Amino acid sequence: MDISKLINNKVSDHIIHGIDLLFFAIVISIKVIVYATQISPDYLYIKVFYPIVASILILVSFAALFKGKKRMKFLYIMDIIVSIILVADIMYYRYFKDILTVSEIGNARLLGGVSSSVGSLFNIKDILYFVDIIVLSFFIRKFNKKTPSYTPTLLKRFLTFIFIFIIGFCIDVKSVYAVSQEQPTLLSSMSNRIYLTKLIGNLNFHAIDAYNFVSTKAKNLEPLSDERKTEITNFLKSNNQYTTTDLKGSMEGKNVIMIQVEALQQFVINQKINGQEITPNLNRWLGKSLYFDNYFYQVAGGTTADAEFMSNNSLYPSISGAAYYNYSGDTLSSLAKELKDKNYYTAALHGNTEGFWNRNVMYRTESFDKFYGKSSLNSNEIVGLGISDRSFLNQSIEKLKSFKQPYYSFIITLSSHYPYDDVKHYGNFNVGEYEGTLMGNYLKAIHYTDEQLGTFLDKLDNDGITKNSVIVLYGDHFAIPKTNADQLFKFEGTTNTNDLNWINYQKVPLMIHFPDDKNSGVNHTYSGQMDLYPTLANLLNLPKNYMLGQDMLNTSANNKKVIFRDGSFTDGKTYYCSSTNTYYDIQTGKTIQETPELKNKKVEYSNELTYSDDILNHNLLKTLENK
Ligand code: GP9
Ligand code: MN
Repeated sequence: MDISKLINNKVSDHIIHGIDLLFFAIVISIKVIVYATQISPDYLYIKVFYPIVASILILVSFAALFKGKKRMKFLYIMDIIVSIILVADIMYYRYFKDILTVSEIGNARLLGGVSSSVGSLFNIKDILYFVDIIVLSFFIRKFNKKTPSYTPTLLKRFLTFIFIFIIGFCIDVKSVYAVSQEQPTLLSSMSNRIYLTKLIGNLNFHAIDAYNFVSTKAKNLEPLSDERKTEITNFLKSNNQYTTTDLKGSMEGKNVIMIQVEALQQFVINQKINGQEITPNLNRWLGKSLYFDNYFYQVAGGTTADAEFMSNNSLYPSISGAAYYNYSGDTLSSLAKELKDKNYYTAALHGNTEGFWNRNVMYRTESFDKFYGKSSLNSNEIVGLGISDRSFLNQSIEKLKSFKQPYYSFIITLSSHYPYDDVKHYGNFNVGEYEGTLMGNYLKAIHYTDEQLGTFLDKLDNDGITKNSVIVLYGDHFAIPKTNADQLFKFEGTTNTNDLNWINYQKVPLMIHFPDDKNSGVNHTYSGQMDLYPTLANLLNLPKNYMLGQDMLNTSANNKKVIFRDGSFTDGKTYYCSSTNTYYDIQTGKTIQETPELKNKKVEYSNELTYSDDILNHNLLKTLENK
């Protein structure tokens, strides 16, 4: 063999050797990018190319570990898997305007409509994702018959793997790190899947979703011991025993209209800016309702969804991620479930895409008969993330009127959502010196939402619906994040910015309106979102077997407590801040030493959090309900 032929052969061998990897990388990149343009017209922006390519490089690096035929097979199988994922995502997107997750595949039975109409979601063009797979199958058959002219050594293959993997991994880590800096809880809570996919690409999204799913499952593999089960059952039994029976059963058979208001915080209630009330309508309605003014939000990584979860189940949010994802396959004794057992019709209404916060799955788990989300409502006016509160609440009234009575309607507003920058829709509320700031925009947003809520509540009144209904309204969580604490402290004129002062502003109003404005007044009980369901269960005569919160109307003064997910707590006299292990006397505002009594409380309360985790991680209600 002549020498030049030999050299040429070596070079072409190298090129041929790498061509399958290159081909795979290009084809998959094209598919992921085409997919990206399909799921959202505004999807593509240059930053997302990096994580998309990085995730594909990681796949390629693993392929480089194999030799000839095996490598080809590996790439071919990867191509099939990635194409199936992309098509499944597109089909899911057509229905839910969101991205499929492992938990949803696991809970496919909960998706109802979508699983029965899979065929109608498939578009003939989707076959294009599989064209290369069909064509390649012929090549692969041919290739398999040939003996490869060049086989790299294990060392060479390993070095190629390391080289490609490190490049892909570093780019990926950079993108994922940027997300974790911008929105620290987004990667574990996966609240906004479309947005996350826009930042890190489809393949990375699925890798992180799978990791979250597996790590939660792995944590729960160990079964609960019988002693632990007995301990939890005993606690549940003792938790909702009361000596008084205030207002017990007084609302039995009435419609329940529960409104969760986005980012409604207590500090705007009965407050003025530039001489104008910020929330004139809510102030008026709170005046003719039972108003709890020491009511805390207790949300964790699941923010809005955690507020929903606690208010409907009286169980604590997940320690990481969101209960609406982690526990969407659990058996729950939710408010909707218990009301359904009493022949109520139950519906949830929210003007955003159905998959946001996994609501489409979770509302079924929580036994709602129907979920009216964005696709079943009219999107005639959009503010921020979804349908404007004006349009949404108008549509909600019409829905309520069509429901069979008695009903439970759970209504979640949206327009006053952080960062409150859709200001052109909020009207001309003059916020004076706060103009152009986050606080100023929030005041405008909440003033707008207040106006819509006022119209909504007044309509309910004029239509006589209030006569036959109990109306519950509360804020879901903070409006001003801790990173902007200075704006909140400035608004409140506070110079002392310690943890006690911060928590003091982390209250949300809770209003319970009774027919004919009965039972109106201000209740100063220290309480929180965990306590809403037991309180309503008392009013509606529902069982209280699996609740970790307390009935606010019947808990004695020395048993009151609000436990936060991080182990902090308050009982109205003391506030314990777990992150600094500091106790504050609420009255004096001073720090105090830990006493044996406080230490006991600290241990007892953190135990209660673990009861909730065990109940949910081990789906304990399923076992207990079947007993
Ligand atoms: C979206 C809405 C917002 O549908 O409920 O959730 P949040 O970001 O406030 O947790
Ligand atoms: Mn929210």
